[in-house]
Amino acid sequence: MERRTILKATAAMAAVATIGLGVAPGNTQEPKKYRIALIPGLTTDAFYITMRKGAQAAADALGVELAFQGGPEFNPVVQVPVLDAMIARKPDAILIAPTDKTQLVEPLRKAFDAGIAVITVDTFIGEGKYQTGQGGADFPLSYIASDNVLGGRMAARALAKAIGEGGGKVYVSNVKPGISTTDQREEGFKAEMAENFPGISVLETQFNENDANKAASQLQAVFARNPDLKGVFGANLFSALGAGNGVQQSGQTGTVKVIAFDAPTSIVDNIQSGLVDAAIAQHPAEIGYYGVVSAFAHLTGQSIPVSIGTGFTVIDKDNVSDPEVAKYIYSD
Ligand code: T6T
Repeated sequence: MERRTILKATAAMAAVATIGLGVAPGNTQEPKKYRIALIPGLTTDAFYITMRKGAQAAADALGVELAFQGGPEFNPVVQVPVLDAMIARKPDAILIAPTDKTQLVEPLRKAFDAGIAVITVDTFIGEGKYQTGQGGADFPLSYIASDNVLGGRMAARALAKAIGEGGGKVYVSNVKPGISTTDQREEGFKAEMAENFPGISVLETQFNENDANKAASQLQAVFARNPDLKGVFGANLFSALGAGNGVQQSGQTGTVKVIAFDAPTSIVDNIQSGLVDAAIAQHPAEIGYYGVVSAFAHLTGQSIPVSIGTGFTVIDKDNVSDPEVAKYIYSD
């Protein structure tokens, strides 16, 4: 090939390569490497560990730098200093699972005021309605999560099926009021029971502060007061784990039915042994993935949906060994 032709061909190839990277031809600048932070509810929870993996997959695909920083407890007092430290590092976007729908509003406004794009994942602040121009907590760009009211309704239907036609007493083992996700699951659960299962009476909710040991003791106490207890809905991973342990410690495996929200690896044994009737698995990897993709889309000039709903997979004895179902079990 003649030298001029070779040079032309090389230039054309370089242009194709730069177009592939999203850089205009002739622009020799490196594409900006965006920095996105993911702040989970707590770092040691299999749900958020799985979310991080999805976020990292998207970050790798897009050439984004992802920082994962959180606290050891699901608690706004612990989360706010982590958020403040992250704001000081000035990332381009923060994805956060706010640990309280009210107490994280002002701390997150600081990020917004500093020009950082804010997206909430899993949980929301305020009413979870963003970009409405109304209310003091509509500044996040998007909310990416499961439909938690629906998840609560699904749990109610599963528990009603497990306890059978006779109905009876059940209760919700929950974390604490003020968390958008678990509040909505309880709301959906109670609404479904009231509307469609009048034979089932829902006892007072037991709040365990995300402590599985507390949830186990509470199960035993509720059972001691109500020996005719038929079932329990554990509204998140630790509530379900603890309630299940409480059922086992009371010697009631298979008699007091357990419906679990979330799917840590221990769920497989618990379903196979009959301790847990069904688990409602969220898709946290998708939440993380779409979180990063949405932040990137916004940072590169696209408008993004104000909410993105991810799905559920209901895991029970019949499908727990199916690889298409088992892939939704969380990583630890
Ligand atoms: O259920 C998830 C999450 O959706 C919720 O907001 C808090 O608890 C979990 O992280 C499970 O422990």
